[in-house]
Amino acid sequence: MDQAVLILIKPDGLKKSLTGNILTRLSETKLEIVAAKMVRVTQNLAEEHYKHLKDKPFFNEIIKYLQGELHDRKKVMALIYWGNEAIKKCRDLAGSTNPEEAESTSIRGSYGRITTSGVYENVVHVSSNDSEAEREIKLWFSPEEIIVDLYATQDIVHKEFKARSWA
Ligand code: IDP
Ligand code: MG
Repeated sequence: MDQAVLILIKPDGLKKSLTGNILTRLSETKLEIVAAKMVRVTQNLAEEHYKHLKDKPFFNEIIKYLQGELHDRKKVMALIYWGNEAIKKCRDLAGSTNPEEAESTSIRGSYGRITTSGVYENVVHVSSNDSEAEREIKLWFSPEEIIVDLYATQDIVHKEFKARSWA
């Protein structure tokens, strides 16, 4: 079954110059990249992304982590991979959430760590099922940033619309 999955290279991955390594590992899946961009993550976006973890004791730390406050790298790379069994293929490559438990050849097993304050710095985010992927993709991307039609869209006419263009 063809699926879409949101991948985030988190700030630790960017700080450790792992972008190339991670993309190379993900290319083993033979999936297609259908969207990619750099994002400066606001507190709102981070909180919305992790809203299902709001009650966890580590919630505040992972919000800071995703915003880059732990790594002095205030950005993440967001990508959408698309193709057969995309979620399972990408999660298998990423490895377990806890980098100490992740298989040592996985991305998280190779490059992740647990900080002294207990945050799992696990380098990548990968959506964990179809409904989570849809929610996350709609949160991180607008339809025109994705080169295929993944979900239903609607046309809205904006009467007064201010947008930035090249000067
Ligand atoms: P996932 O990223 O493997 O889907 P989630 O349960 O969705 O795992 O957790 C989101 C993120 O929160 C993880 O990637 C990790 O950075 C962090 N995290 C999850 N569980 C813990 C924990 O028990 N201690 C510290 N950080 C955690
Ligand atoms: Mg998750």
